[in-house]
Amino acid sequence: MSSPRNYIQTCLQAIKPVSSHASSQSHGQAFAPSNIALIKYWGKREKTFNLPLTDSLSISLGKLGTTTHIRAYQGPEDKVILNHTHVASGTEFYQRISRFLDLFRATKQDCYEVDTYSNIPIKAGLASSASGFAALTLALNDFHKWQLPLSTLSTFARLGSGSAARSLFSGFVKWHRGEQSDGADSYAEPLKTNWPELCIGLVILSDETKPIGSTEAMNRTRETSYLYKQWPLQVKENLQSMEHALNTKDFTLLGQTAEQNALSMHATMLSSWPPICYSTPESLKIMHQIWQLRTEGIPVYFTQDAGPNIKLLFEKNYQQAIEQAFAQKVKIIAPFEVT
Ligand code: 2P0
Repeated sequence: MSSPRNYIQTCLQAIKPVSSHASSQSHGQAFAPSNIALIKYWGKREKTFNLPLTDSLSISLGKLGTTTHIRAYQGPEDKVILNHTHVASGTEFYQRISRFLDLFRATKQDCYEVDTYSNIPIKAGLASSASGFAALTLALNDFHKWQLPLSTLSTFARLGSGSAARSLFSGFVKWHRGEQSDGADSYAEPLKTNWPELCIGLVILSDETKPIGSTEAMNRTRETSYLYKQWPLQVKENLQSMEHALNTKDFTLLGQTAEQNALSMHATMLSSWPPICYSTPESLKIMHQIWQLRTEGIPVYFTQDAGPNIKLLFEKNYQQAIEQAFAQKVKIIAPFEVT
């Protein structure tokens, strides 16, 4: 069987000039947005190539994300800077980046300096790995002047972190699970729908402790949850509904489908063994508040990822009501707003 490095090197050998440091420009840079899945990626069909069991669909968060600069580095090892601070080579963060760069080096001597900056609010509960690996992939493409199609770059970013495959694009994005064993057809692409009225509210909760990382959690769910058996079927139906909602601009259908999909994902985790519960009492309180607001006629829905924070979905004309209901706790993003 092929390896991720073989897959990438084969893609790179197909383009000219060859991607060594010698033929690169002095510096590459890129920005990639964060994304929130409306139809979740939860579970892998293959671990080495990081291939998902199902398709998924996300919304990118406009200007919230990661900017990365990359250049050649004359050193025995890579140099990594995060938010203006040098990252030690023994850390998990450094190792993850360096292992990802190993996939691309023409020779072991080719070291990189990676200077990465994220404007994602601390404690917002947004995964920085998605925008991080997407920005790093785009910066490598810029640095080496590969000019590869975004679909190919999406397969590269996926090898750093699954959800990074979706962070190469703005707006609504669909990631195809693909069928091939090397993941060449498991890439994301942007959808056409533009929805300027759509808002996301990040409800920032105090409890930031993550009981278990998402990779381990999805593997455990796939291996031990009885409810997970129906997950691929539900995702298929939810995707159809979501794409219909996007095509017809049906906000109610969008909200209902996203909320039900997220709750079902968390139900599969609760039914895993040992059980996985990312919700805190505070998360549940917010959910009840949302359900109460709906009975009062305010169309607000939510989604939740591998953490306790709740992400609200609503339209612009209800922004004031949302701000009143959630006071200081909510940070509002309009993903399609152009400023
Ligand atoms: C998603 N999540 O679709 C889902 C929903 C969290 C909950 O993708 O193992 O960091 O690196 O592929 O992408 C978070 O998992 O996992 C995630 P790996 P990743 O956004």
